[in-house]
Amino acid sequence: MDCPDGGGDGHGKAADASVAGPRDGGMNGLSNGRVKTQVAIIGGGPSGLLLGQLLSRHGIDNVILEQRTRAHVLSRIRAGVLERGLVELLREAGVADRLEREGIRHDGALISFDDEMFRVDFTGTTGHAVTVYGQTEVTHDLYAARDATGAPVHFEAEEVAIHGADSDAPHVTFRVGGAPMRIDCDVVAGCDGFHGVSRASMPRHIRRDFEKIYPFGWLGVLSETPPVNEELIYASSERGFALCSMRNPRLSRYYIQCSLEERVEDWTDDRFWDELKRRIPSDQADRLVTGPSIETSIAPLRSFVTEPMRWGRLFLCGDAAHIVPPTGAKGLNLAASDVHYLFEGLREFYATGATRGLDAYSDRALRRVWKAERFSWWFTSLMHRFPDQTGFDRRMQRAEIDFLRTNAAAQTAMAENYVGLPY
Ligand code: FAS
Ligand code: PHB
Repeated sequence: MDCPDGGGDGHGKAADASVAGPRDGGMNGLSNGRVKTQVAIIGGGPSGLLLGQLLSRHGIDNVILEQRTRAHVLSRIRAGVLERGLVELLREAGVADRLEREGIRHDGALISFDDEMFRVDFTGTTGHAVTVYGQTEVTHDLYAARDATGAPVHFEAEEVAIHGADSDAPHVTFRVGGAPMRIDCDVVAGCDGFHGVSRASMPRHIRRDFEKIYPFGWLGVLSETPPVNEELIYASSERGFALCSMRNPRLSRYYIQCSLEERVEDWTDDRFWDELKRRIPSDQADRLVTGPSIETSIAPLRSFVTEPMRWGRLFLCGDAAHIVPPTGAKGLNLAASDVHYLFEGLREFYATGATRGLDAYSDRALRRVWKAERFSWWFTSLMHRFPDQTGFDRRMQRAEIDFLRTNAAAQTAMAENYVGLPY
């Protein structure tokens, strides 16, 4: 990659391209539906927003294209646990104030097998904790920061298409309100999630996909009730997996493993609470405060990675490149390490013209992605009931959970993965 336009120290100013006006020839200048910027970011979820915020703070111009409305993006209920790396990155991005006030530090988690329960001590074994703070709140904070910078986001962007990714002058076309638009840029960041256009834009002979589909899903409920326990409970039972989580002391998040044939409309609140109580230790079930669900959803579970995470000037970030089963709480956190590596490469590129960081991006990101894929697969395989499971398989699960319960090295290994491996 040659030295970028508007390179040098990259201290351009992220103007507001969403305000139509005469082309000033500068960055983010809008004229006749054409925008010139340094980084075009496809996707206004956590990956795109966090990358955009880091870039804007370092004077690197960027434009975000989001296919949905802001309200729709902010309505999503997803991750709940932040690794230390993501917390530090949000601090670096200047969007951690509310997180510092409202995030809940968790020094460990509970694991149960039928009626037995034990604690894995994160801080005692690794020196690090995790923070419970919903992805929804992270996204809120990132949008508030985006507003403050004035950097543009085009919502309800349609027909987004990437052109010239394998050239030195890529561009992105899209429509907003039916009007054709074009962004000329140095780099395209594909932050558009699993169903986005970015990964699909990579030629099949360039890309190799790795996938594992699990034969079950998670039925999730959000309820305005106090959490059953101060810490998360990962429960394995004869009836299947359950997870007791939370968003704050008044908002609980619960999941139960369910078959892929299940439909949300078949689950009344009472049915959900009864099933959850049958999967967690009886002393926890006795103290469970139930109440009306304010959100109920079913998510399928899959492991997925595409290699490489780069094609020319297109760089994939987050769910656009990989998916993990949510058991290990890694999805959002992996998006963060991708953003960190890509931002570091872009910062070097715009400051010096060097491409070492960008050239190393895919290999560097994938090394951490695969370790998180392994942990998420391991924890999912350990804690869930599989339809074709034999009695021997169930004994293996029980033996491994018992080993985890009684062995400090096993608990340290789990804790190191859960709090987040180093970037
Ligand atoms: P996202 O999918 O969040 O964002 C991509 C954005 O791109 C979206 O806003 C989308 O509208 C937009 N987009 C898509 N196509 C586009 C196009 N062509 N043009 C423009 N924009 C486009 N992770 C956990 O750690 N714990 C959990 O409990 C957990 N639960 C989850 C439950 C569900 C139902 C899902 C789907 C995911 C869950 N995840 C969980 C993983 C999730 O948190 C992701 O890892 C995280 O959202 C990744 O962020 P992004 O990479 O930004 O992708
Ligand atoms: C959540 O609170 O949504 C959550 C927490 C931990 C997980 C998965 C989901 O492993």
